[in-house]
Amino acid sequence: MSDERTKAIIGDVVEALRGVLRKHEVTFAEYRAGFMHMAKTQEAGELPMLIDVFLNSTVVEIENATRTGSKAAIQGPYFVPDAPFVEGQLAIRDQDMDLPKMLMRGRVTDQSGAPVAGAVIDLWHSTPEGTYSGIPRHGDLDKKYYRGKIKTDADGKYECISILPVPYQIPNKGPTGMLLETYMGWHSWRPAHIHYWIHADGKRDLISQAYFEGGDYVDDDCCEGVGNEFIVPEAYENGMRLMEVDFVLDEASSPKPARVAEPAE
Ligand code: MBD
Ligand code: FE
Repeated sequence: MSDERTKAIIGDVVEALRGVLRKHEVTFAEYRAGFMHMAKTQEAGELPMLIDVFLNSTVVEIENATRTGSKAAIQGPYFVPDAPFVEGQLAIRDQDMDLPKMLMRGRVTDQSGAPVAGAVIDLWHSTPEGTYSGIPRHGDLDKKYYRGKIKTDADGKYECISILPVPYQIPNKGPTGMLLETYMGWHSWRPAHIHYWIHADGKRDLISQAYFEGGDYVDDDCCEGVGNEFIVPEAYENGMRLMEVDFVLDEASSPKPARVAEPAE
């Protein structure tokens, strides 16, 4: 049994790629070099990352057209589903204890402004060397570090301390870096960022990111992932960089992108 949506999308992907081959009069050697590069990227475990660099922001753009609360941001390749619940602070490696800290806090509400209590927020960010915990090729750092789940209180508020993230270079020693830097002359940096994934009963899930106003690469993200929301102005509290981010959740029943919401006739 064929699936109509898959059939339609893959059919169009193939047509679009054929258009590129014709436009550039791609040779057999180039065509082979292209797919061998994809194979190498997969072998290096970088295929999800490479695809996210180029295309995740477009999927987010489609989704955001139907959101009236906070806009979503790209998820990126390094979410780990079963991160531990934490209380007020993400686990910090011993070697990082003296680094500058940040205080992430804010409030989760619905569109009427009512607090969303008991929302689960997954938080994750990279180490200062630009690796993520719990990712096999990132040096086997235990997934308890720099990621965790927290819950909003009765007033919808959340609070969590961690070290201050720094600008992040996506792994650039492998085939993805080769493609971006050597072949395309781009750079492979993202601004310092925090990832959020918020789940709450009856609400539409929200995947988001926050950035640091004035930080390097905020205006020049290699993943084109920085929207206007959640570029947080510089402020400090108790010596920690304050990342105050309030989220407004859409209802789970809110309209989804039309083609997903309405089954094809
Ligand atoms: C990341 O950490 C990230 O957030 C994205 C979007 C892509 C690659 C690495
Ligand atoms: Fe990231």
